[in-house]
Formats: sequence, C-alpha cells, structure tokens
Amino acid sequence: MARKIILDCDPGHDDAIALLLAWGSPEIDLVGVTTVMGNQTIDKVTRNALSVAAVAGITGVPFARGAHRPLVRDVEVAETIHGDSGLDGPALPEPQLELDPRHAVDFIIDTVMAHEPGEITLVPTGALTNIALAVRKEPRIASRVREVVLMGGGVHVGNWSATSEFNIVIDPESAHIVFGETWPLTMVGLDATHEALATPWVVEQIAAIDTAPARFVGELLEFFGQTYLREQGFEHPPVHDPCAVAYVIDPTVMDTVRVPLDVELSGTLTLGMTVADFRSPAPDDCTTQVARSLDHPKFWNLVTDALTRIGDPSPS
Ligand SMILES: [Ca+2]
Repeated sequence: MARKIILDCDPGHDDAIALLLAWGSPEIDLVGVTTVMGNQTIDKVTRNALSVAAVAGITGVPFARGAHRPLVRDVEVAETIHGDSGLDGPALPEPQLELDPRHAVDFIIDTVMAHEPGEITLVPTGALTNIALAVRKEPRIASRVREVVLMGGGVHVGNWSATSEFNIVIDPESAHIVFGETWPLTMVGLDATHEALATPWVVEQIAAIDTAPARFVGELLEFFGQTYLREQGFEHPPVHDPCAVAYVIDPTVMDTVRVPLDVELSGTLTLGMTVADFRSPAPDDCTTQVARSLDHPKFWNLVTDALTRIGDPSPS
C-alpha cells in the first residue's frame, strides 16, 4: 500500500525535485504539501511550491502555507544558493491551485488526527518550525505519526557553518523539539545527501526524458550546479531533499544506523550542529536513526522513473 506522506518544504531547487519524486512515485500517496520559510521567504517558497505543482500537473493535493519565521531567531534565507525567487533558473508558471485556508500547522494536526495511528509519515525538507509547532499544539500527533523522515543535519559535517546544516541551523530550537519527540525519526543528512550528486550521467538521463517537467528539472540543476560550485566548491551539486522521499519509497537506497541524536542550541561555533552519540550501542528506547550513505544509481533511478511517469501534463 502506498505510504501517506505530508511533504513540508521550502522550494528551493531540491525541494522542487522532492515534490516531483513524491508525485511521480506510486509508492507514495501525497496527502498534503506544507510550506515553511527557509530557502526564501514564506511568500516566495509557497508560490514556488504552487508553481512546481503547475509544472507537474499536480491536482487534488492540498497545499498549506506555514511558518513565516523560526521560533526564536530572525529569518535567514539561502539566496546565495537558490536565488532571489528561491527557485531561480527556469521560468516559473503561474500557480493554478488555491491554497488550503488553514495554516500548515493546523493542516498537519488535522490530517494526522483524521487518519489512523501509524498512517501518516511526515517528510520535512526545510526548517522544522511547522513540525515543532504542530507537536506542541497537539501532542497526540507524536504517537499517531508513523515516522518523521527529515532532510537536515549531518554527523560531523555542515554546509551553512563548519558544523551545521542549513535546515537545522536556521531554527535549531524547532529541530531540538522534533528530535526530542517520541516518534521514530530518520535524519537524512549531509552524510547521505552529499552523495546525491547531479553528475553529468544524471543530467543526461533527465534530459533524455524530454518532457516539460524534466526540462524544468534540468534548468533547476543547471542553476543549482552553478551556485553550488561558486558557494560550496562542489563540482556537481548535491540534491538533498529528494533523498528523504527516496528513503520512504525504498529504505534500501541508504544505510542507516540507530543512534541518539540532539541539536546544539548554545554553541558559539557549533550552533545547530546535530550531535550523534556513537559511544556505545543505542539504548532500547532510542527512536532516532541517521543515514550514513546513499546508493547513487538507485536513488537517481527513482527520480528519473518518477519524472517518466509524470510525463508531459501540459504539452506546449
Ligand atoms: Ca529544502
């Protein structure tokens, strides 16, 4: 049976690809898309999510706008990586869908509570603000969510600072709340996603699909590749967010290990670091695990298969 997920995102080049992977995969039942500020402001990332929906012909899926700022800290966007729109590169079509009138936090709570325990998986690919607010407002969701599979963090690796990954460091307090809950949590962090490189082989495979959504992804990767080379020194860009969706589709796409995880909230050099305690085997009550590596061809085959299934919803 298809896994029901809520994708909580901040599109964002890699978020856009995560959304397309979820939409194009029969193993996933996309029950909602929620947005959170991050790569750009909440207005921009919400519009981007709707534009991606228009590109892929996504219908029948509620989209709800979420948090406009982190719990404690000021808004910090990733314009150097994602551009002024948050999704620079391709032309962004006008949104076709109307937003759900609810705030993302209420949408998440309503959806989780309306389903049986163990049915809904939360897949956050941005800051964890909406998820933290939801579980504080309605703590019963912690035992009803099947699992949280998030893109964020890394073990002894960072990208927004020497030790810290963007999604976590822009709202570390929310991450601390989410990591400390009782739900099973898989951290798909930089250890795995830095292996999800859009190599020339990947770009060729996507170009060969030759549909409007595939060309859109090609243009995303071209822009993302330029900024990742300039800002982070990557020869080929790491495409983080679809890795979390890929794990839900097929957990064998990466190696995971159970380990206690928490988030640094007070370090002057290490704010937002995800700290994994590998000193001894994880205790029985440990509900967190971290992805350590990724199967590159298996991952990208999931993405290209999804794009192939999406086809050309609006031939030009
Ligand atoms: Ca993201």
